[in-house]
Amino acid sequence: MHKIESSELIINNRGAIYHLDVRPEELAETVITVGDPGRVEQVSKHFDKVEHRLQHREFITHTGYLGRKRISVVSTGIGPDNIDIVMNELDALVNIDFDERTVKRELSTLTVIRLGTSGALQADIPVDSYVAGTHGLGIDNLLNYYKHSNNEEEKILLQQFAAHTQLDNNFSHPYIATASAAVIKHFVEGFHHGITVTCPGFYGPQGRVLRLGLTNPQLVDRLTQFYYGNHRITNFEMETSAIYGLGKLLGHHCLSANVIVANRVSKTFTKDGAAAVEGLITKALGIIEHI
Ligand code: R1P
Ligand code: URA
Repeated sequence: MHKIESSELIINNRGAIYHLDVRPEELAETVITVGDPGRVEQVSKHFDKVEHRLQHREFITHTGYLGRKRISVVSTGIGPDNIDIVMNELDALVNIDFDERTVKRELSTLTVIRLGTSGALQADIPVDSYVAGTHGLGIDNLLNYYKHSNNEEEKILLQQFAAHTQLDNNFSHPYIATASAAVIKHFVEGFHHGITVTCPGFYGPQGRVLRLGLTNPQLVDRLTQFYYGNHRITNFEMETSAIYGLGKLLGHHCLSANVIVANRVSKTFTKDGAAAVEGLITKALGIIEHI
């Protein structure tokens, strides 16, 4: 069995994984990820019991029970680079034996559900509404560092997307991964469905102009106008494709549900971001408790 060296799998003095500072027994099999560290408490305050409260850097983890369901809520901070850390460390917590430093023979599957905020790219998806991403389409490059492959539908979507936006020539190699069918089927009523694009930034990479000019000023319009068959891009944010891509490679069931705080077509922003996020959390927990 290949032994993973101490420079590759970093375990601290508490026996916890490096960035998350979580020990294997402190993690539940159902994991909610949120971008904002402050949102962890906003989720766990709904739990009937909290067993563990851990924090290191921007990564806060609370593990507890909602009814009989054991759930961990983990903050990722912003961006796909942080998702590289969080997904690899969550997987290591369940699938690597920390004493032997070897991959376990029997692998475990986590259910990972992101509850985030996002910008809508369609006029009919207003602020304060909810989107469950059928696909994460990454223009952030993260998954290109890992060996990965796509099914035929994903390949065609990617080809059409690259041709339509011309993003692959000038920026990165777009990649795509699909939500877990087993999880998204529970997030139907009250949720829009569509492709969630993941960007490597909030301003230029999402077409926002404050003081700097953009190399692709048509990007937002092109994302809005893209369609293939029944597929269109509903929204963009900064984590989903990385979660879907790494989740698929590692064998976990992932879903990203976002509340729309900005609509980039109608140029509107939610009047109460805290209430919008609370609404998503309440709705999602009502579902997660029973899946
Ligand atoms: C940008 O404001 C942040 O908000 C969105 C984006 O993906 C990015 O992380 O998600 P969260 O509200 O979950 O952080
Ligand atoms: N998060 C994003 O990444 N973009 C938005 O427009 C809103 C939230």
